[in-house]
Amino acid sequence: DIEVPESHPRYQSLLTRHRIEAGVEKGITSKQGLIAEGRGEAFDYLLGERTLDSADEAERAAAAHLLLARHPVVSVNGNVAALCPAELVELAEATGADLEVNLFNRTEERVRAIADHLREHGAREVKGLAADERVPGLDHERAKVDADGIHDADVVLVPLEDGDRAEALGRMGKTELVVDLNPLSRSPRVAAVPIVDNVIRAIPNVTRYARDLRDAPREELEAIVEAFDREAALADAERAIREGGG
Ligand code: PTJ
Repeated sequence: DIEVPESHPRYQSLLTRHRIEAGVEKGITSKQGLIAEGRGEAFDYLLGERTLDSADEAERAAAAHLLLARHPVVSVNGNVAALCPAELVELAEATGADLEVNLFNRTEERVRAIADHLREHGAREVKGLAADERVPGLDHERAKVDADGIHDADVVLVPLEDGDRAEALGRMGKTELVVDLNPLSRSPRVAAVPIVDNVIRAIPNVTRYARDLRDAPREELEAIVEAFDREAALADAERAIREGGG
């Protein structure tokens, strides 16, 4: 969907940028989403634009959490909807998770546009439109969730979540799996599983692990969850940034 040769050294980042721009034009992504994308790109550059081994482990642990969950939900905002809609639908299918639109800057118009966009990419049911429950401790618009969606979930995958909401969901006792390229930002620091990787690489990799592990016994999944060390994952990402993509 962009005229840049695949051999271009910055192909992936140009493609990503183009998708975010198209998302803004389609009414899916907020203008702040452009700023978030720029911040993410800088961190991705420092990480060498690749999935660290520690992030790969986090993605496997996230898959195990989603498969073990009573009610897993994948939260969708304006950036991830623009970047990887089909991949989000595949992840939901591979794990039996619900997809719920949940926005930092919520407008009903954008919630509907994102839900339509996900359906265009194969989603059957999209939550987030009912907004009939609230996350305690957040202001009105940002607190809105579905009673039979995030409010009821035990495990929530929140790509690019803001720190306040990540903390509020944590206080509700939910297990949070957070994708964020900045290992110092608050949301990965409060997550059970911080995934310091680009959502574009992270989401398909969690799906791949979920498919691999689909028939694994519960004990094996529990062992994967147990063995994952969140502090080590965060420290490794920070080390890689300081050492320059190493
Ligand atoms: O669509 P909405 O209204 O829900 O808004 C979504 C954004 C992302 C605009 C909103 O949540 C926001 O303003 O987020 P922040 O506070 O800018 O945080 C975004 C975080 O995501 C930053 O730490 C970025 O480094 C990181 N990030 C940006 N792009 C990516 C990313 N992490 C992983 N993959 C990316 N592609």
